[in-house]
Amino acid sequence: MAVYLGFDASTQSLTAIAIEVGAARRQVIYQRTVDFDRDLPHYGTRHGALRGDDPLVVTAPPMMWAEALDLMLALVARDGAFDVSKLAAVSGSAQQHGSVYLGVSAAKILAALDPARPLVDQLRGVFSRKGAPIWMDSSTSRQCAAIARAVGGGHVLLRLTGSRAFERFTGPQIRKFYEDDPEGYAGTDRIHLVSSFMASLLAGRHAPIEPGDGAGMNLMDIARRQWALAALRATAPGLELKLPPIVESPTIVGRLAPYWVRRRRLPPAKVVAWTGDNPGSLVGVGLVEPGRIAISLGTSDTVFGPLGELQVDPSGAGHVFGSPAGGYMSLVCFKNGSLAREKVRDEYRLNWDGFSRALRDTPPGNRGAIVLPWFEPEITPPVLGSGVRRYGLDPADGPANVRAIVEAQMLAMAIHSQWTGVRVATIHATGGAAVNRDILQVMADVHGADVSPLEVGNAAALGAALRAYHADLMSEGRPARWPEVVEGFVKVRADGTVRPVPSHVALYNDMKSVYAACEAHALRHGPDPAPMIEAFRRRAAG
Ligand code: ADP
Ligand code: XUL
Repeated sequence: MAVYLGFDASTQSLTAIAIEVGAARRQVIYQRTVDFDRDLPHYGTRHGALRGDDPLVVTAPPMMWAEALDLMLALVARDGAFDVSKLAAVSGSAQQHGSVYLGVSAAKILAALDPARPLVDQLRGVFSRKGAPIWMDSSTSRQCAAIARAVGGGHVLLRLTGSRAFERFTGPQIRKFYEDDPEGYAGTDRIHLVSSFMASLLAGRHAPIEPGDGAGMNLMDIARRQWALAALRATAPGLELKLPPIVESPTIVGRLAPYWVRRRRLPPAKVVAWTGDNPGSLVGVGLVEPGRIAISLGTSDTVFGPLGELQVDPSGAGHVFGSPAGGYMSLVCFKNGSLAREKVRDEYRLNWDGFSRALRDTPPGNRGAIVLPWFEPEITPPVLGSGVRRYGLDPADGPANVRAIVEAQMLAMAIHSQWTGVRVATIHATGGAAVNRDILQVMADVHGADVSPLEVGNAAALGAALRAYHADLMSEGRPARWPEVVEGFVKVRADGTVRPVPSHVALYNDMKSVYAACEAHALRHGPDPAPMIEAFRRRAAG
C-alpha cells in the first residue's frame, strides 16, 4: 500500500488530497484546504490576488504561496489522518501563467533551509521581483503586439506555441518586467511558473517546467515541447539562461527536501514535476483519452479536453497545451467565472440557494434578455475595457439577471470551443460551482450533453495525486496505463448525472447565434442585434 499526495495551488487557496493505492483499496483518504484570504490575512489579498490603481494589473505575493505550503504540510503531519511514512510521491497543479522571479542566492538558500525555522523567514532574500503577475493580469497588450511582430505575426506565434500572444501568458509578462525594470530583470537568475516554484520549494532545488504548463507561456515550441528560441528572443534578452529546462510530465524532479523530512517527519518521498491546474484537472476528471470534455467552474471557468492531434484555434481564442497524459489538450478560458456569479448573487442580495431558486423560477432563453458578463476584462472573447452590457434585460429584475449571467457563460463556452470539433456527449463538471445542479442544468441544456459532476470536486488536486502515482510506477519501470491509473478514483457524484431537456436544447441552439450577435455588436464588429433578439423572443414564447 502506498500513499500519494497531490496539491492544487489555485488562485484562492491551496488544497491537498492524499490517495491510497493498494491491491484491494484505492481511495481518497485526506483532503484539506488553506484559504489565502481567510487563513493568511496578513498578505491582504482579496480572492487570492492584489490589485492596485490600474485595473489591468493583478499580482499575488509568492511568499504567501510558500507560507501556505509550510502551513499545509504542518496540517498534513498534525492531522494524523494517514500514515505519512507510506508517502511515496507528491506532485501538484498550480494556477497557470503566473511567474516568480528569483535572484542568484535562491539555489543556495533552497538547498540549506533550516528545519527549525519557518520557510518564509528564510526566503526573504530570494525574490528579485516582489509580486508575481498572475493569470488575471491583462496589462501587457503592448508587449503581446511587440512579441507577435518580432516572430513574424500572431499566426506564427500561434502555430509555434499553440496560442496567439495573450496578456496573461508568461512571455508577455516577462517582457513587461524587462521593459519596466531592466535592473530587476538583470538581477533575476531564474524565472519560475507557479508550478515549478512550488515544486522547487518541496525539492529544495530549482525544479524544471512541465510541458502542460510550459505551453501557457508563449515561449514553448508546442510540437517539440522545448523552448522556442525565436519566441524567447522576441521576449527578452538572455531569457534562455533564466528559464528552467522543460522535462516530460512524469519526471521525478527530486525528493522531499531534508527541510520537510526533518521539520514534519516526512519520508524523502519523490517529488514529481508540477503542472498547471487545467492540465492537472484533465487527469483528475479522468479525461485521459479523446472524446469527452470537461468544464471547470472555478475562479476562472475553463472548457478543456484531450485533443487527438495537434491543431490550433484559427480564431485565436483557444489554446493548445501539452496533456500530462501524453499528446495535447485544448483549453478555452473565461475570466468572468465564479467571481462574476458571486457579483450577481451579492448585487441582488442572494445566497447560493436564492441564486439557484432564481434559475428555477425563470424560463430557459430568459425571454430574450441577454447580458455580456464582462465585470472584469475578459479573456474569451478578448475584452480589455470591462463593463457589463445588457440587451433587453432590466437591471432591477434580479432573477432574470441571475439567469442571464449563467446562460451567457454557458453560451460563450459552447460558441468559443467549437473549433476543437469535438461532438460533446458527456461533460465532466468540476470546480467549486459544480456543486450547484441548477447551474449544471443550464450547462447540459446549452451544450445538449449529459453533465456528470464528479465525487472529488477538486480535480486539479486529485489529478496531481494521480500523476504522482503514475510517475512513481514509471520510475520503477512498471508499465502504467492511464485508464488503469485513474480507475476507481473518478466517480460520478451520488446525486447523479444532469440530463439535457430536448426542448431546451433546441431553444439554446437557436439562441447561440443571437448571443454571438450580441458579442459581435459589443465588440463593434456587428450590427445592433435588437431585431434578432426580438425575433428570438417571439419564437421562444411561441
Ligand atoms: P479555484 O480553485 O479557482 O480557487 P474553486 O474551484 O475552489 O476555485 O471554486 C471556488 C468558487 O466556487 C467560489 O468562488 C464560489 O463562487 C463557487 N461556489 C461555491 N459554492 C457554490 C454554489 N453553491 N453555487 C455556485 N458557486 C459556488
Ligand atoms: C488558464 C487560466 C486559468 C488559470 C487559473 O489559461 O488562465 O484557468 O490557470 O485557474
